[in-house]
Amino acid sequence: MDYSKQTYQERAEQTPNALTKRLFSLMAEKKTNLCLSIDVTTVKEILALADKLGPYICVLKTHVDIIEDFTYSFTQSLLELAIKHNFLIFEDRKFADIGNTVKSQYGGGIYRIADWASITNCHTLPGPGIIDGLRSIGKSRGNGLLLLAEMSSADNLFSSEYTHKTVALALENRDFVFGFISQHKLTDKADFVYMTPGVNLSTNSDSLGQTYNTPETAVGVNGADVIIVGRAIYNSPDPVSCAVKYRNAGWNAYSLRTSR
Ligand code: 5IU
Repeated sequence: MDYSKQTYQERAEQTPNALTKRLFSLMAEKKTNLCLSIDVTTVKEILALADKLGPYICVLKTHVDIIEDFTYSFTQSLLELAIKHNFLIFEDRKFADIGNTVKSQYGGGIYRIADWASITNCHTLPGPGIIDGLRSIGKSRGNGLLLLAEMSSADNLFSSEYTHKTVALALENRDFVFGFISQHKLTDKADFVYMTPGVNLSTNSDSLGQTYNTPETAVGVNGADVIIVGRAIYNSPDPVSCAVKYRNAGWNAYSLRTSR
């Protein structure tokens, strides 16, 4: 079965995973496969953008450790907006330590990520213990994990062998791992969610190694389910119309892909 030809609604109906079901359902309902990467550094800016752009996105991706004036109550305000606009929160934490350490990083500290981000991600470099550690905190809360299988940055060290072994880890941990951060769809074997960063309509790169594809390439050619867009939207003079533009581009690419 080639899942990339199925609609989000069909995939929502078929998956046994509650988080995947919720994500695909809200994508189908809101007609958006856009994840906003909200890499701005004050609570005020984040909440204002999340409220304005919430109607056009399926996922809001945070980097909580770049916020200058973080307080835990910020996360509760963000959760209220997630309910108001029906999007999921993804903390792009990229955990990379041993299981015992990531447990504390995910569940504790000042951020308590597991309490407000239903999605987070990790590197697989440390081996399966990192997934076990994160699962022990996140699964009972209904959270899910994305594995980093490929990156968008130029000359990164992800080999195809590393990517394949990451897919194997995902297949062995399907109760908690529901997808990948990747540049391509990686398997037809299971109904994973593929989220792709490095998406931009007007440039191919930045000055620090980021590389970009268009939504058409990411979704239509490479099989992404969700496009992750940051600076192109939040640095635009008109973030709302820019988000609508990316939402439409991502949705058109998906509609073409599923109608072929
Ligand atoms: N991000 C990437 N590439 C990756 C991974 C994560 O760009 O391979 I994994 C993050 C970094 C940033 C966002 O938070 O996605 C992309 O932001 P821009 O659209 O502003 O480049």
